Amino acid sequence: SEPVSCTGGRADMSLDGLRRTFREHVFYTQGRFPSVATRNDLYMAFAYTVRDQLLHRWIKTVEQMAGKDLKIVSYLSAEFLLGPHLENNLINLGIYDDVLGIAKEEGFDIQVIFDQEEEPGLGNGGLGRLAACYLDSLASLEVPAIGYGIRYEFGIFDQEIRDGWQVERTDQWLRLGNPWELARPEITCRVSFGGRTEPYQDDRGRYRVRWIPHRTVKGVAYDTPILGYRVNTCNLLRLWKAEAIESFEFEAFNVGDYYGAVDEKIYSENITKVLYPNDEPVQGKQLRLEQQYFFVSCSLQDMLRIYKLGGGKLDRFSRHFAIQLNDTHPALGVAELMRLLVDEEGMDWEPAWDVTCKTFGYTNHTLLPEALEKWPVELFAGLFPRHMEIIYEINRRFLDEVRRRWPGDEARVARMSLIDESGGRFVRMAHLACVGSHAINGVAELHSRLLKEDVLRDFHEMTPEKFSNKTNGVTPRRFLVLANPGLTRLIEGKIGDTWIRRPEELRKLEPCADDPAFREEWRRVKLENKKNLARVIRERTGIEVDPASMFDIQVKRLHEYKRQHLNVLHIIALYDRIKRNPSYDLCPRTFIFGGKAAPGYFMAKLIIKLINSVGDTVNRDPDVNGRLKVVFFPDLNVKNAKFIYPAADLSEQISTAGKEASGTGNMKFSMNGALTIGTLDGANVEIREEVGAENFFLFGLTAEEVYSLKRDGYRPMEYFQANPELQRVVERIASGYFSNGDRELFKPLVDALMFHDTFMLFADFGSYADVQGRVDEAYRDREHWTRMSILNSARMGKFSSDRAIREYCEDIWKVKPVPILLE
Ligand code: C3B
Repeated sequence: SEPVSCTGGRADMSLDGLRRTFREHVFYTQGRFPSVATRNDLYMAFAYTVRDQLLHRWIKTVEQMAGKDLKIVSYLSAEFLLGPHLENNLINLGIYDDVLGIAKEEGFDIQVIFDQEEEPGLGNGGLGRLAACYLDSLASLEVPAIGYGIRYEFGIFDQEIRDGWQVERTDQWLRLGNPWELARPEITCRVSFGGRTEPYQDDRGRYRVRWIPHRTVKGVAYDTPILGYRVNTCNLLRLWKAEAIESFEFEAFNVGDYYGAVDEKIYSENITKVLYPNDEPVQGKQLRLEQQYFFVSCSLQDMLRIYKLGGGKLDRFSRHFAIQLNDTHPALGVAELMRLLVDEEGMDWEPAWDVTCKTFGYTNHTLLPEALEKWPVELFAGLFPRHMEIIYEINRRFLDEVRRRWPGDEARVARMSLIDESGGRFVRMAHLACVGSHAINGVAELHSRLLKEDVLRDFHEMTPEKFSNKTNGVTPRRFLVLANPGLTRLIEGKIGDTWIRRPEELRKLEPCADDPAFREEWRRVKLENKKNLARVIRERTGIEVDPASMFDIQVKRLHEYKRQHLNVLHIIALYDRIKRNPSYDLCPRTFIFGGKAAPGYFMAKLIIKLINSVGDTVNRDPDVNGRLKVVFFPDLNVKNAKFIYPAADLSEQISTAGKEASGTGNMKFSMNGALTIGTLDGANVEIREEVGAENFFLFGLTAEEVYSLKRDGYRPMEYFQANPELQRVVERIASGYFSNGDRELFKPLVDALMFHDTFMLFADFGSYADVQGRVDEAYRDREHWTRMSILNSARMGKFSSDRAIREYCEDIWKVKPVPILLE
């Protein structure tokens, strides 16, 4: 067919072209005169101007891929935490400065326009943000890829802090429209639930099963273009929205059951209404399971449809699609692909199973036992009677194999079964994912090792060749270039800009650490970033912080295993030292926290309250005299995070060793020149290896020490009794010192520490406080600190998501780049 012509017109990326397109969108898309255009009109017009450029590249991408014998990566994820599109797309297109110029000419402040964008908060935290970084890298590496997920009408809640407590407000990201997506009302799928199955014989006399579902909904595709950095590859994020199928309204209308029809509509649309705001552990609700199946089924049907367009034979499907399961949330895909191939396409079991295993890869993101998804068999079979049968059959064949390998080892059979029968009956989604995938990976070296030794030990023994590590990475485009333009310019002045695609080249900065003038510049940039954050903190909390103080920051979801409260214990210790000795010599510090707590996670919410209460007391105490400030930054999201990472001097990565699978915030901080205080957990281990032990503040038990201490019976009270400072700290909380004398308020927290301390804060407190003392000393030597800071940025290349994606492409997906030409 003839190449699509879409040059000229809106594809024109010259300054004049962009200006003309922008004006057209103000008139013809927003329907406004410039003189009455609102802030949102201007934002929308800019967004459409940029989107036109994306669509131009998207069409070229599709056009040049069509008919090629290529392989597409399909990233299945219940969460994509994308963050604002506009600025990122300007950077990837390379027209940031042009657009700044146009805004100036037209007489408005581009920052105000950027601020107008509501970010799509379609994820909780690390896992969803990782998926977004991976989409950026896939496109930047010119790899054909589709992200598949859910178009939640309400994303992660907005967080407000009232009287020190977290208050959740519903997210309304679609309220003013979403210029980045294209609704595809013609791309739909049917997804069914419930009912029963029945056997029948097909026309060749073969035994078949058909599923007679109880109800069916419709999935509608919404597409968002994902452009790579300075390339023409524009991939696709396809999110599914649930709607009622039309026939319902008709049938009900005919029998006069109008309300029934409306009910059905509401019921159907419910499926993609809201993101579950729990990260680990996920919530075991029926609707959540429906969401998972809904998007997985739509996505697989869509892949088969696309595949058939190319005329491929089904037994070769895995040569053209590599599907990655982002945690177990989409693990039902294993059973669904089997159902589609066997029941719908008429394939025999063995070839279908072969295709399935070759197609899927599974990434595990957590070792927390309570976060491993298990669904009650009754609930599961009620919703998916056919999938239940398929899972039993997969399990039967799988356990036969286990028995062949380990005859008589029924304990092993019970441990490995897809069905947990150790008390109630549950479908184990991680086991389904392992059995149905050819590749299984963890997200940091330590995590992958612990997976093999512990959580998935039996699976590793059986099929070691399936296992590998793929250490997480983050995109330097959003988290350095976009978030930290000052540092980007400084680095570009020294080593050019090729590091943005090849961050290993940041190593060229190492010699600059010895250059006093460069260090001076480095500090100047950091100070500017801190002033910027100080301004935002003032606007949002009313708290004044001093940019000359050390910015010590912990931002991430609130979780006991992440130990924000260990940080608080240390703050109280410093405060206690000042109270006992008002002339105590402390390097002035500003402690900044941020992060959301799952709405039903009582302890996490109490920790937020504690942070704010300690802040209220400390910030106001004249004895402190500005040496300590404590701030809780409300509503941490991708948009706000951009003020935070570039402004940090110290990054807190203090989870109990063995609990944080990888962490990715640790990478964002260090790239921006923060030093890390951290445990040997997750990717911290590798960050320390890269930046050098002398440029990293290490403390705490190792994962092995944590396990043996647990095994031998951990008694927090012993640590408590041995440490007078810890006693004073806990006593201040327990006595109501931070709660107007209310001894009840924080009692649950205090008791949990004193009697259980599941995450071993007391065991690590001494070492943490000591190392914080070393941080204090180190910060006084500003030249040395700056040197360490520069070396951190210079040596973080490994943690680019481009590196991670290259590894996935080579080891798991076996896919190659497909460069796209514009003309
Ligand atoms: C997170 C883990 O907690 C992090 O350690 C990890 O860096 C990221 O995933 C990305 O791999 N995680 C999450 O955010 N939600 C889950 N349900 C499980 C893990």
